Amino acid sequence: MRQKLGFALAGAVFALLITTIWMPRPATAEPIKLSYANFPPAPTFPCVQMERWKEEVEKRTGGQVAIDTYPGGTLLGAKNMMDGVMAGQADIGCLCMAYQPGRFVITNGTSLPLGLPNAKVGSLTLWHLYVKYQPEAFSKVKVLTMFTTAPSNIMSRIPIRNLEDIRGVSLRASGGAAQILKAWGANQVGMPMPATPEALQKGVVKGLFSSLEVMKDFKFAELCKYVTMTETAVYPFAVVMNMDSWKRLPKDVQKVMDDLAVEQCQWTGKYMDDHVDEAIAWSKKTQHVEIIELTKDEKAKWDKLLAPITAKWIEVWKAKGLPAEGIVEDMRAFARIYAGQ
Ligand code: 3IO
Repeated sequence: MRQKLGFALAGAVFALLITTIWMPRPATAEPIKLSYANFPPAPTFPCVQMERWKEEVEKRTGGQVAIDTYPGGTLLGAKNMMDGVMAGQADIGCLCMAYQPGRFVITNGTSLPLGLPNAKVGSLTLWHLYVKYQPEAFSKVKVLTMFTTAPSNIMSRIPIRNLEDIRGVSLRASGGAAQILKAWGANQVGMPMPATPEALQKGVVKGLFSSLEVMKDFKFAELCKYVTMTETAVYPFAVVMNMDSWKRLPKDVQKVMDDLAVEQCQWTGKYMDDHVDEAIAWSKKTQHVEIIELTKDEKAKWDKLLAPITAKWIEVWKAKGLPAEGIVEDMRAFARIYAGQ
């Protein structure tokens, strides 16, 4: 009798053990963990949009996914973002295409002097360009969204009011924006945004050419007391995911991310545009920054120097086999459509 009871007890314990080990876990118990790398500091716009995307995905998947964000280049930096994501060092990464212009030729077309009026139009133009051309450069990753900055302006420690003032002045820019600075006669210095505060501090450069929200977010207004309004050249960005990490995701999670792509693009464009306005007001009010508007005659001279850039780009890339004319036509058409909305 006692032996029988012992066997029964052992059997029950065994059964319990087996069921706890083999029991299928409910999907909500263990969220899928994803790492998301970003290169600039947390308060800047690429990281603000990252946190927004993370929150939306976690919410819309009902907690099936948990995303760990790594701002400030703590996981991957400005120039190894794409390769790092492809190698699986991070599941997701946010990159600025201007830092590798030869790698992202088609999408960097958005940084030509096309007159994209703001970040919202720029972002939608970029996204639809990507969707239409599906560039080879992104074939080994899953593209989650894209967006651009607002048009670039010159932030400098010295006033720049005309072409004589800019000639030979060391100014920082990357990619298409760098070509524009060169055309105006500046001594263009290339480096990613996170390297710029030190270069400005040390006097390696006298200013930079980018979207104006950085006056506040990087506190450039403390050193750069002048802004010359040029309103040209946006910087294009992409958020990419490691292809294996993407393929491992359940279909419903993939759908949440796909459905968010264009919405995130638009959200970021709007955030950028609003934040630029706020940063300009802050720079004027608290940092006594002078906003310089070029005179009409002067502006005409600056624009004239940019006129050959797009034609030259078409010529060079057409010769290398890209449908360069069509790309430019499409960007102009997308910009007209989204500017009208
Ligand atoms: C940028 C990059 C990182 C953080 C904030 C930013 N605002 C505008 C940019 C554009 C850019 O990549 C650059 O290098 O000017």
